Amino acid sequence: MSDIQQLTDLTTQVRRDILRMVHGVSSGHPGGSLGCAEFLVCLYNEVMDIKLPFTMDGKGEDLFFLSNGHISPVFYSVLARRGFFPVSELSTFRKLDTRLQGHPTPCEGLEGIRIASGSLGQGLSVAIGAALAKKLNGDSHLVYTLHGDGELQEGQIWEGAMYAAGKGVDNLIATVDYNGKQIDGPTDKVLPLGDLKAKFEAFGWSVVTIEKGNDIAAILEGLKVAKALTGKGKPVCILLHTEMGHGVDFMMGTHAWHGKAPNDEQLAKALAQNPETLGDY
Ligand SMILES: Cc1ncc(C[n+]2csc(CCOP(=O)(O)OP(=O)(O)O)c2C)c(N)n1
Ligand SMILES: [Mg+2]
Repeated sequence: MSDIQQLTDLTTQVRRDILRMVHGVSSGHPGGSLGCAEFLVCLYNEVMDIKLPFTMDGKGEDLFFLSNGHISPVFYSVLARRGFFPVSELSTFRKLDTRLQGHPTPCEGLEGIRIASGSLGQGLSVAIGAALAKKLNGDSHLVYTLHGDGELQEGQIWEGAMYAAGKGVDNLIATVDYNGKQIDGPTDKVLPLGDLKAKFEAFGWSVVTIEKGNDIAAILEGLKVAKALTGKGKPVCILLHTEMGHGVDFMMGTHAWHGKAPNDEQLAKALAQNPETLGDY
């Protein structure tokens, strides 16, 4: 995998997977999933050094922790399309006895899932532990996380942020899905986040801003810059400006699709905007 067109085609297919998965069970979270599709496609197919078959320990490879676990549809699709588990299993999303629970959990033994997430605010702490373990093991690989911006309203995030900087956890790249929206409306209305760049810097982090968080070239460039900042004594934060619902016109510009599935007619409209590229599951 390498050129932008291939990554774009994969992203479009991931968008179809997300839409079809949540439609299939009339539940789940399409908004944030669609907004983070480019980022996770880039991370898993271009940036991270991954070993397959999957091992829970993840020694000698880069690790990723999804902290905003409600965007599981995009995570599952990207993992399946990267070869962690069969693409056909996407059809079991949120069904009884599935390994693809609404919020990811390692109890199900799904390849690629190393933590339970969904209860917001916890992923950074786990990732810090994993990053410290890598240092103790002499493993020079990196640890990546993804968080919602609304998730940053959880106090545990800031305990983790203080700890990571205080202990020089410089093999960690934590990305914030900075879509300006959360379950009940704009973050600015629910609880303003203030100047996030200044806040992370004040906590002792290096901060990289990706203004075009739905643009593959911009994401790859931003991740390159972030990677170059690792190993310099500070943890690295990426502020990724995305659009919730990106790729489906009637889902963009609103928080309404944070956790709502499209009906049959809406699905057809959304899929028409994202033509099949690599084959539906
Ligand atoms: C500890 C905790 N509190 C509340 C929730 C309910 N909840 C799920 S998603 C969400 C909104 C989070 O906003 P953000 O992280 O910005 O995600 P986005 O809506 O952008 O996908 C909330 C409050 C939760 N999952 N965990
Ligand atoms: Mg958000």
